[in-house]
Amino acid sequence: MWSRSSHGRRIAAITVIGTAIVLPLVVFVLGPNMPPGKATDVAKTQVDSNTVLLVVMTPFTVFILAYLGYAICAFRAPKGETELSDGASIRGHMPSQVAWLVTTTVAVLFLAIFGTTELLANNGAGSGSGPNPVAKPSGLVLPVQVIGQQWEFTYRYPTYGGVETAQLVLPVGEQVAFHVTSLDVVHSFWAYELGVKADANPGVDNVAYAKPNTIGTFQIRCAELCGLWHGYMFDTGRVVSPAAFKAWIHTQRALFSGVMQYLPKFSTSYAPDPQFRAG
Ligand SMILES: [Cu+2]
Repeated sequence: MWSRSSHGRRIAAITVIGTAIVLPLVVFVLGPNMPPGKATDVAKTQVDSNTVLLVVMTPFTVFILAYLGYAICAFRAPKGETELSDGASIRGHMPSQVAWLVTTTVAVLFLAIFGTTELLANNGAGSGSGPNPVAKPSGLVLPVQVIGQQWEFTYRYPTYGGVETAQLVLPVGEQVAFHVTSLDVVHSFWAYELGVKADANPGVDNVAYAKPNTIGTFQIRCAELCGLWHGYMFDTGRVVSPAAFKAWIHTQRALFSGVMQYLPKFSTSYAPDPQFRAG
């Protein structure tokens, strides 16, 4: 019969060897393929953050599985034993108690500090940061207003005459400031591949930043149950070249020039109108 300490050493050895095998797979194979991809600066940092979280989780997960597997193999009832009985009762084990408390405390404190600095270092990391974000990008920013309403999102471009469009098109390589608001109930603007998710609250200008670095499409979903047709509140956005964006926005301004007079003046938020279209 092995002693308690030799059981402990064996489980520790399996954990160390298992972690040494799994960790490179997590860092080099699983991590880079984590959601939401690398289509924007903030999406990329989310992939990196997800990888760090996985790396921290890996030794703990391996330990729990090693312990489970070891217990199943080593603590079986001896062959031929017909009457089940408990093992010897154990009271206290200072080294394992201290080790567990120290490692879990260090891991939790690290994650708290890491999470906070990641949010500050990446202009809010694609999240809605309220009307006055603590962390802002420097340099030129293209403001795009996202207006949630039952049951679609529309978009206004204040630097292009405040034109309102039904599609979201963005130029590649430009820092975008999404100003997310709502005309009616609470929605949530979620542009998955951009790594952007921000609540759309009526009367609130909720700002989120992202810089698209890849030409392509991205999915848009409402991520807040907002009424009967919430499930249909999705769309596909496009990231295009700066020249294609200029051409597109020019076309939109020409297309909607006739209705611009009926739109309210561009504002950070709009008062709902119970009779007509809100605004
Ligand atoms: Cu919605």
